[in-house]
Amino acid sequence: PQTIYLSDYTPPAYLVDSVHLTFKLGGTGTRVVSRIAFRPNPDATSREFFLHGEDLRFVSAKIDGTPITPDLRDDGLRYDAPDAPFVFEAEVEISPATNTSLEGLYMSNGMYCTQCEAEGFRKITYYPDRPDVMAVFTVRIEGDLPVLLSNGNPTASGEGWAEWHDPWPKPAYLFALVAGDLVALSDTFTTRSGREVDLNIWVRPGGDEAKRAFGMEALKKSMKWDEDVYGREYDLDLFNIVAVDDFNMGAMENKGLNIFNASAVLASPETATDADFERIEAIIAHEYFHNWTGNRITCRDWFQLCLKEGLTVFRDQQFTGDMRSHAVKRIDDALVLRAHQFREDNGPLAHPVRPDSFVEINNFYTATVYEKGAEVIGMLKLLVGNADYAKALDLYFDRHDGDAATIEDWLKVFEDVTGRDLRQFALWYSQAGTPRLTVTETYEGGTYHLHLRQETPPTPGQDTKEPLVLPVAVGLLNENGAEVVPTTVLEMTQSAQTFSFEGLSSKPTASILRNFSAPVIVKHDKTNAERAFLLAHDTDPFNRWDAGRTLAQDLLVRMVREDAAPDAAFLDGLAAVLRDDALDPAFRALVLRLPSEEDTAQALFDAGHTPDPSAINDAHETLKLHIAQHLQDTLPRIYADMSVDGPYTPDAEPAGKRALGNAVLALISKLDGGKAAAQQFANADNMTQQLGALRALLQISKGAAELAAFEDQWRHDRLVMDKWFALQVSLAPADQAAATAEKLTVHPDFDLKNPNRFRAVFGGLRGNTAGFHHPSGAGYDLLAEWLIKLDPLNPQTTARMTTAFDTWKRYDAERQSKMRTALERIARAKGLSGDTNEMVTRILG
Ligand code: HT7
Ligand code: ZN
Repeated sequence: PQTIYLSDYTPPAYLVDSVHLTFKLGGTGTRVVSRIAFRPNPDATSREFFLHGEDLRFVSAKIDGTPITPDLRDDGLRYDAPDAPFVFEAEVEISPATNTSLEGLYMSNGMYCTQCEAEGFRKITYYPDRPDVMAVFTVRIEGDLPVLLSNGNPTASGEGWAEWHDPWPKPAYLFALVAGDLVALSDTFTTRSGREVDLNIWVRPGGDEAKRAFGMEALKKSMKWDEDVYGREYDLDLFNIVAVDDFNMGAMENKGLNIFNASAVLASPETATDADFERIEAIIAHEYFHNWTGNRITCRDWFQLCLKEGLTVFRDQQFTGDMRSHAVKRIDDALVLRAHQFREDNGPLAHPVRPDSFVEINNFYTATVYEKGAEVIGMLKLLVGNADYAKALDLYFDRHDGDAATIEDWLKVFEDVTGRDLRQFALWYSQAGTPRLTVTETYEGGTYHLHLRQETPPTPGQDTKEPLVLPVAVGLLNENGAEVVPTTVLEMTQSAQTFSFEGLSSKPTASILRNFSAPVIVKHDKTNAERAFLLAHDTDPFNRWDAGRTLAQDLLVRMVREDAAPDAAFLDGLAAVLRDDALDPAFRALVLRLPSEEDTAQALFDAGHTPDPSAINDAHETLKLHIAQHLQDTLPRIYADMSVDGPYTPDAEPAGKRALGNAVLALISKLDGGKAAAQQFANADNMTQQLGALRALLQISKGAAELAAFEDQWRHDRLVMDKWFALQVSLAPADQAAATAEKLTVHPDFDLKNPNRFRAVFGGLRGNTAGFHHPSGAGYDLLAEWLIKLDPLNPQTTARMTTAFDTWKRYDAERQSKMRTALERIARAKGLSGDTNEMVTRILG
């Protein structure tokens, strides 16, 4: 396997002016005829003419009309090409029907579709498949199918053929083609300059038609928001979205033809939860926002992936905050970051937001590139202020429209607008690891001193770390909870720094890192009383929630370590928030949500202890029971208050009520043996309440009848059935988790080739912390066995799922040895893909 280094970047030898592609579709034999106008790149350092190509059957090639015999290799084609403009033509044959990798051109339930990011276009035809080669594409599709789609605008069509032209130069990874028997929900959007854009959401006929309306509204909201907030208007006459069943990720931003995992676009009240609706709205926005941040301005090379992904995640987070609640969204985002990115940073897979080397780029679509990449932009915005952020973005769009840009280009616009030197800030892109921010405080003579120390632990390949620029948002509260110093952003640039606040009549309580102003771990030795005070009074909703979270986490650690009993500071604080009807129910639901068992394992490990997943599971169950008993008198009242009148809508307000209702129901079920949950299950007219009730029942080891009824009701709906598969594995008692997953692999609806179904079962297994880490090792063995089966079919999804093992060094010797054995077994599998091999090698360290 070849390692690719950022420092080795060289410009392409040839540039492409235009590409003409003709597809003659056939399941096991699709002919692709290409005509590509090349010209030497004046900035190139070499004249080697190399075109990527993988799994292609070469038929013929010509240069300027003369047949040539190129040098064919496993990874592409080489030829001594002219040092002047020329037209290259080729014909190849590919086999979409047998392409299970879901990369390149493949078939999903009779539909042809493509996935080209990052390097899938080379499985379609010979091409310089790198993002800094941008070209105008014209596409002709010939096939006996009713709907034939590609990027850009349609130019001509007839019986069995269609032609498309995309006027915007684009890299090959944004190419798309879809062909099949499809039906559209159509609408229009009028841009702010008065152009009418046709919008379509396409599905296969036969069941999904009623699930498209929400996605269409989300698309229109996204288009409007990008005009209002970023001044970005859509630039084609048509925007198509297609829902596909077999897809490796959430969705793909191909120019004018977004392709979506069906789960990321289709929703109805009966089949999708409130969380699904919110996720769909965010993914539609994300892919739409890529039209500017990714498509109009793309990445020079794949090391710059965070340029488009970090910024687009940041934009979709802003959008969701604007559409719903900023406080709740910030908490949700911090939960995701801590669960996935901090985990990545603390283990063998740690890498910088902009990695400096990779073997397989598919393995770098990570929480670090995406979510930490977004956090870095949030910090930049906080440091320069909203007005300069807006100016810098305007300059970025003006200066780089049509470019394949770099992080240096991105930072330069901020330097030019603000006059700041961002060299130290740029370390956020190159230095891996989560900084620890240690806080101590002193108070004397009316002056309060905040002593901050930052330290980033070593990560693989980076033993020493530099201090980073940390925006630390701080507020100070007096003993009545009133703000004596409102939120102030301290700019920390050194390893240790003291910030002082004068003129205070008594020692204040500090609220540090408000709104989670930097992606760091705060170490602040506060008493439980101080935390409870912040849970009750902090005027910053994020820190108010975080105070409760820290109380819960400390308590869980003490319960595991010392068999401690839940203390009043936590239980009373929780009760007060829960009973406070002035607070948003969605916020109260978040306060009620305990840290995950995975969080507790990490917290124990951070404190120098070896986590025991069974003991953690016991502590969590005990704490839930204590909470239920402590709140016994309040729960029925709140549950009743959370009922929503009128027809279901997925809006934030009723969704918040349902979230709190379900959280309370889970607690009530600990006390009433599942009576209320069974009733909610029977009466539910929406998936949020049906699933919430089923979850509450399974959590108390009841619900067998409901699980069977759910299967009967929903066996025709694969997206709902994914929930059915996932739920029973993730909530199975620890000693039955692997057996439950194994039983489901012989269910007639289990389909190894469908990533959603595979993730439902095996994502459910890894999500069942005590079950996956059961001392028998059955969870590890089963996952290894199925990853070995999946790898030859779908290396991308296999490689991603190996991350279930990335915490192996945290555990006791026996578990370590079992996990290591599982990893080594995968590593030894015959013909293991490069994707999976890279991941397993890095995890083993
Ligand atoms: N830009 C896309 C990333 C992506 C992807 C999507 C679907 C299947 C395979 C993929 N590989 C990379 C999705 C996004 O971030 O918007
Ligand atoms: Zn993206």
